[in-house]
Amino acid sequence: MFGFFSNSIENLKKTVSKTAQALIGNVVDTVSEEEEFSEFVLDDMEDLLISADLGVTYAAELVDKLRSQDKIKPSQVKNYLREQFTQVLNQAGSNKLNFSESNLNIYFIAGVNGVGKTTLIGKLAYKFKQEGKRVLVAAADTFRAAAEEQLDIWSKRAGADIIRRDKADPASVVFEAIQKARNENYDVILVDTAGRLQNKYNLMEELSKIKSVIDKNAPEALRECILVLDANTGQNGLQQAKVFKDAVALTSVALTKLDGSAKGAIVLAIAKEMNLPVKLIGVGEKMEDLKEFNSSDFIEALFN
Ligand SMILES: Nc1nc2c(ncn2[C@@H]2O[C@H](COP(=O)(O)OP(=O)(O)O)[C@@H](O)[C@H]2O)c(=O)[nH]1
Ligand SMILES: [Mg+2]
Repeated sequence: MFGFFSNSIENLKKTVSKTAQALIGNVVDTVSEEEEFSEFVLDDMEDLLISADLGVTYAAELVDKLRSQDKIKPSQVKNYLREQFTQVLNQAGSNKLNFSESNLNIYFIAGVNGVGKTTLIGKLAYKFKQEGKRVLVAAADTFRAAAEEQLDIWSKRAGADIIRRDKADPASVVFEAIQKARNENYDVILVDTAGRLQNKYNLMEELSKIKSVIDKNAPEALRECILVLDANTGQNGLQQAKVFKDAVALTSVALTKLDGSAKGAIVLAIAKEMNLPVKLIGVGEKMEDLKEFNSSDFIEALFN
């Protein structure tokens, strides 16, 4: 079903080239000519990993493993990182976006303002429409009129239908979408949500209310709860993930704006710290600029 995605490694290499330089290139340049992993070299390596946005704890763990051994030499540091990163991505679970041919599929899209939720919904709507699915978009970001308007434009562009009720209670919009999807045999509901983190408590209440409307009214549906993170926010994204994970049971992450970002290492940090798989990546502002994330391709693009 993923014929829509063109997973060209060459394109992915371009997309992650800055991340590869920050995360691997700089470490290899600094470390690989050394005779041994002295404290001095290990400190440098740790600093580089942290500045590549891998996170303080994870960077320290990677360096500690080298400190307490003598099999791996500095010249093998690239291989070492490759093994470690592969393992972490594999542990975080499957990268395949769940989809059921025989059921309703509900994708709940959450994340703070500006990360790219509405754009992601437009891209997903388009992808599913291309695959011949019946797609309904639920405008549950009812707080700002402009947000609904933007979603409306994306839906029309993608050829999907939309439920929008200006200023209505977001959970009631989702309830209505589920009824409509049932009655009219839709395959997919995409739920757009608000992201005003200034009012964290209210937002999390609102999201968990929407989530329980979905769980209660469509228990048979395949339900994915996707957190959208902007690749450029680096470690900040990890903090966001923790807040959202506490409020709603996230199943995966979509990482947007990976195009041109040097902070793509957040993929590894999320897998390591949150045990959440990245399933989708945004690589531009256009409707086609969505890719299915694939761990081994990502590793390949980073390391070769
Ligand atoms: N370069 C790039 N820009 C993106 C991507 N996804 C979204 N954007 C841009 O990010 C901005 C915010 O997107 P929007 O969908 O409105 O975010 P929302 O507030 O989370 O709904 C818009 O200008 C989008 O065009 C992406 O993958 N790459
Ligand atoms: Mg939006």
